[in-house]
Amino acid sequence: MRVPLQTALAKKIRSDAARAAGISADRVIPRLSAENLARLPETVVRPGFAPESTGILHLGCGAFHRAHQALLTQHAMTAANDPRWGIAAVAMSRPTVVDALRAQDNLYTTLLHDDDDAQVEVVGSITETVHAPTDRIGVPARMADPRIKIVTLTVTATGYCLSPVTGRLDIACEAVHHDIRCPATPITPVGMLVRGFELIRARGGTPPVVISCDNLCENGRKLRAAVVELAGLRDEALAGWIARNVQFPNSVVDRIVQPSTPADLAVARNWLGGIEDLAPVSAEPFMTWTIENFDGERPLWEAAGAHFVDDVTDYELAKLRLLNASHMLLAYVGGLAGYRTIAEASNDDTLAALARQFMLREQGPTLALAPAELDRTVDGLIRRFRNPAICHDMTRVGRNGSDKMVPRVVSAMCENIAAGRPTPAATLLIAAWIQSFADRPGAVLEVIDQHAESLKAAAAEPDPQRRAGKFLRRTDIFGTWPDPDRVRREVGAALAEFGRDGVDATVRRRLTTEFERSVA
Ligand code: CS2
Repeated sequence: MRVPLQTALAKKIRSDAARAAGISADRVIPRLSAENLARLPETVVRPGFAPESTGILHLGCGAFHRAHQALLTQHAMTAANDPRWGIAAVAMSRPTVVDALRAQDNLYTTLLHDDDDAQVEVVGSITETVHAPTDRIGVPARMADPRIKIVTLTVTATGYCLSPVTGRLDIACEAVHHDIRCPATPITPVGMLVRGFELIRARGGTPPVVISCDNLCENGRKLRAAVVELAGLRDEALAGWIARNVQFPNSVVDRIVQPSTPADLAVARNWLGGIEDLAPVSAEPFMTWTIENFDGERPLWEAAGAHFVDDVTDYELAKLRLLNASHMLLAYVGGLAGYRTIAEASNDDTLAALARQFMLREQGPTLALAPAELDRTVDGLIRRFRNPAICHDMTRVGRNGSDKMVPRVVSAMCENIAAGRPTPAATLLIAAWIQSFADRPGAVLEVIDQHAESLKAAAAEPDPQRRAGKFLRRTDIFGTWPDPDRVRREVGAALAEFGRDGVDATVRRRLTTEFERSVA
C-alpha cells in the first residue's frame, strides 16, 4: 500500500489555489496524488508499492533523472520486492519541479513515445524532493543520514566545475571559491559531497557510494579527483579518508529525454483520464545504463535493464562520440539552417547524411566497435534522432558547447588528424558553433555558455580566417591542436562558405560520394 505522505499538503495547495481563483475546490481539475492513483485508467502503469525508506540521494532532479534512474529504480524495487530504495531528489537551482512534485505526493508520469504510441507509467520512487538553495536541513546533512547508501548525480558536466581541458577541479570558478571560503554551506555538488563526507567521517559512519550519471568521460574518476582535491585544500586528512573509503564507479547513461512542454501536460492529462500532472516527462523508449561494479548494497538495477561491467571506457567513448557529438553537430549546423529540434534537423536528408558520415567515417574509426556493430548503432541513432514525439530543442542540446568540445569532438578529431584522416564534419560542427555566437537576428539557438561574452566578441571579427583563429587558439576550450594551421584553414573556409553559400551547399560540398548518394 502506498502511504499518502503528502496528501494533506496537496489538498491544501489545491484548495488555496481554488480560493485564490474564486472557485470551489471540487471544480478544480483533480491533481495526480497517492489518493488518485486508483482512479487512473488501466492503460497507465502505477507504482506497485510505496518505498519504505530513502536509500538514495540524487543531485539534479531534472527530466533526465526522472525518466531514467528514478524509473529504473522503481522497476528494480518491484522486481526484487525491495522497497528500501526511495530517492530524495534534490533540485539544485530552480524550485519549479520541487513545487510541482510536492503538490502531487512526489508522483509524476513518464511518457515513453514510440511513433504514434506511448508507454505511460506513474513513478513513485521519489520519496522526498528538496530545493537545495532553500533547504533548511541542507544537502550534506541529508547525505550523512545513515540510510543513504548511494548518492547519484545528474548535474550536467558544467556542475562538476572541472576545467574541460585538464579535467581537474577548476579553482578559478567562482562557485568553487565560495565552497572554499564557506565549506559548511556549499553551493556546488562537489562542495556538498565534501561536506557530507566530513559529517559522515565525524560520526564514524560508512560513506555512500557516489555514482555520476552525467555525460563526461570517466565521470566517476573525475568527480572523485575533484572531491578529493577540494577536500584537500582545507583538510588533508579528510581528503585521504575520502580517497581510501569512497567508491566512485564510472557510469554511462543513455536515453533521449525532453523537459516538460505545455503539450506534455495536455498529453499526460489525456492519458491520466483527466487527472492533472504538472511534472510529466517525455522520453524515448530506448534506455541503457552501464555501471562499473562496486561493493555495497544497491537496488537490483540489472533487473530493470542496467548493466554492470568492470570498465565502462569503451561504452563511454562510443556514447559521447557518437550520440552526444552528433547531437552537437545537428544542433549547431541544423540550428544555423533554422531547424529548432534534433528531429527536424535529422529529417533533413543532407544533415542526416552528414551525421552518418561523421559517425561512420570520423568518430567511428576512433572507437573500439566492430564495423557491423558501428553500422547498427548509427542506424539506430538516426532513427532515435528522428523520433517526432521528442522535442529536443537546439538551445538545450547546444548549451555549454565550450565544455563539451574536447571530450565529444576534439579528442576524436585530434586522433583523426594524427592518423591522417580527413575531418570535414567535425570542422563544420566547430564552424557552426562559432557562428552561433554571431549576432544574428532570429537565430534559433540561444547562446548559453560560460565563455559567452568573450566568444561573442571573437565572433564579431569580420575576416573568417581570423575569426577561426580567435576561437581555435582558446586552449581553455580546445586544448592543443596537433596541426593548428590545418584546422584554422579548414574552419575558416567553412565559416566563409556558410556566410556566402548557406548551410545546404556548404554541407553537400563536404559529403563524400557514398553519403552524397543518400541525399535525395
Ligand atoms: C544531449 C544529451 O543535451 C545533450 O548534451 O546530447 O542530453 C542526450 O540526449 C543524452 O545524453 C542521451 O542519452
